[in-house]
Amino acid sequence: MDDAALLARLQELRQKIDELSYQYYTLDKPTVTDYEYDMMYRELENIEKAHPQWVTPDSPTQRVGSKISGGFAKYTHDRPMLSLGDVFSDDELREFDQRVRSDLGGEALSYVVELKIDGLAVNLIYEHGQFIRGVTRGDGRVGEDITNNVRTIRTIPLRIPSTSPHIEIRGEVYMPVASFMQLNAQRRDDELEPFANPRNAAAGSLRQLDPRITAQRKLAFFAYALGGAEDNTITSQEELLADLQKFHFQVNQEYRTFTNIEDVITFIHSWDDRRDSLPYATDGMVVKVNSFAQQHRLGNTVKIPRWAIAYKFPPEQAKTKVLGISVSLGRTGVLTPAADLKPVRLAGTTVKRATLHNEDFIKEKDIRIGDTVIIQKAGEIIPEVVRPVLADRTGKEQIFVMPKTCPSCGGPVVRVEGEAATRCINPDCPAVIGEKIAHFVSRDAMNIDGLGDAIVQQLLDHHLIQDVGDIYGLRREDLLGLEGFGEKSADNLLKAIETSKSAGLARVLFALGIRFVGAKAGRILAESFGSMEAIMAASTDELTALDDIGPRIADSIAAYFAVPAHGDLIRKLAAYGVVMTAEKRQLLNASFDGEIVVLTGKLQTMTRKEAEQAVELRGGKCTSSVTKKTTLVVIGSDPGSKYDKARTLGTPIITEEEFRDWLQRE
Ligand code: 3BD
Repeated sequence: MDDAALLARLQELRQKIDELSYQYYTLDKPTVTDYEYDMMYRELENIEKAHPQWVTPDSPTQRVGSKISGGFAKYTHDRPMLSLGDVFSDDELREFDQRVRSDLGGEALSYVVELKIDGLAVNLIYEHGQFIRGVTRGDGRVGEDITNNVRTIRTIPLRIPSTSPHIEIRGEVYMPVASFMQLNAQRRDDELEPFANPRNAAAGSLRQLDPRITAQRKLAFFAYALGGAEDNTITSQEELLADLQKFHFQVNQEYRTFTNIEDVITFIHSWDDRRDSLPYATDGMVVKVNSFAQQHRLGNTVKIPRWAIAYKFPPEQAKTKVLGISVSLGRTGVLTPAADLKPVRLAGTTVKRATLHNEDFIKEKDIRIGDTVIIQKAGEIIPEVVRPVLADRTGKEQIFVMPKTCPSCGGPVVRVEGEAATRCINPDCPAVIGEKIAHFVSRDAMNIDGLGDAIVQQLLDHHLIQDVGDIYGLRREDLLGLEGFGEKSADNLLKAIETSKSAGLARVLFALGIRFVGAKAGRILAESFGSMEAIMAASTDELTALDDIGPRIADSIAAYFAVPAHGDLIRKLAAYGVVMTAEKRQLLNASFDGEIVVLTGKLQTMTRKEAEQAVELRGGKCTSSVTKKTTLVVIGSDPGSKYDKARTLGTPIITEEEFRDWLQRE
């Protein structure tokens, strides 16, 4: 490139990067992956390095951080929170190693290699062992005081066994993949936009002005560094990690120590095909010189330590073909287009479909039927189409048009001005009814095992059911007449249907699919009113008087019961013997809401039974074994294998003392 072209490229990059960082930092709505951003940033840095005369103070490389949007008090870190230099290849890791070794005059050294958790860096301040403040990293110098939100994170101790007048612990707040999936499912139920990845979900949760919302978001924290008041008895990163663990911080257990860079590289690549199976998202690894004395001698530049480097994983991408674009209907009647892809392996799974969200998304990305496309997983999890490969276009590709009629019932569809969604407005649309039934029988709703989509479709086709109420009128001979049913499977299904009658009011409410009434709202309504009748008779004022039931939910409930057919359905269900009552119970508080807790070891100040009850009265559930679903493990004395299992899974672990503290939290 000649100078004129290079200068033009430099200007283009600056403009793009400015726009992208505004979207990312200020609007909290990133439009490209971090990797794409990093690559542009780096290209700009390289051009500026080669032509220092072109560097101007307004270049994004000269900006220390980005704007903080309002809402929280600003807090200046005692010591700035540094950034990390990025590398993207093995050779760059070798260069880093050579530089470090030469700066240290060739003396022996070791590296600690940690996973780079894809969350948000925060600084925790403790005075005389008490947690007093939590601050976001912000631009590294000034962050936001999010103390009240941080306090809700269960893996952050409120007290630590330290007598230091001031100590700062730094680490990453993140959202475990399981919580992220759960939150997005809930958001879909509530018809809110799902988060693109766990990091955005964590960021959105930490920036809530209402800490009660943050508290529901199941965030967690891994500690990895000290801020101010370095404890001079600690001499290495390894020791620090061990000490942080002694203070009851969660420390990610996957770190390893090596004395040679080739072993570091081998370890890093050992994650290439297994990082997808971790219960949290990672975006790379951090290599740190172990010895604090050596760290000190290497020192820091203005923004980054010279003794540490981040290796960024490239997002795994794959090229495949869009075989078609199919449109499916949800239970609210929204038409959602999805790309049917030529099956391709990507980050641990075979991908054959990717959502295309809506008409506008397809138009903006210019995705056509027959296109070769690049796909990747957003936040390592959800497959998405990144872009079409324009060079592979043959001219035979077809532009997608949203159907003008419902692909299921043929009725008219409407797209309300200003909304992205196109809907089928026929209340009797079989696809919508099918989806409603699928929701009704699903695990968190009536939990009727054995009523999969294909069977529901058969039942609808044979006119054996018209609505969810008809499920309870099914007879043995109806089922035996269907393809694939034997006596045994028919009896099993009838048994599951019978059992579901006593699922309880909370589940019935959720199962009905009332707009905005998720599983949780169902529970709150059931436990507060005790019966369907009482809920149907409640005024919107009585509904909104409940915690967590706002006017949006209340209005939706009122609108639902105003439809005569819905009243008929409720009566039909009741006539079949579906239980429409619940034990009326006011929870003490919601401090364990949604938590799945395992108690292990001997508790000193309460019995196992009391502890279980305490959890349940605060919205949690106790189970006996530690699995991926477990959200919290409480350890008494002599914890056994459950403790080890929790450590390997990275499940948050707390002591009895901390458990007692949390019982008091709101
Ligand atoms: C992790 C700095 C040092 C203490 C500076 C070496 C840049 C985000 O798991 N160690 C980790 C992780 C992040 C870290 C350090 N170790 N800095 C580390 C980190 N295991 N994610 N980060 N950060 C944290 C950042 N964040 C936003 C914008 C710019 N930089």
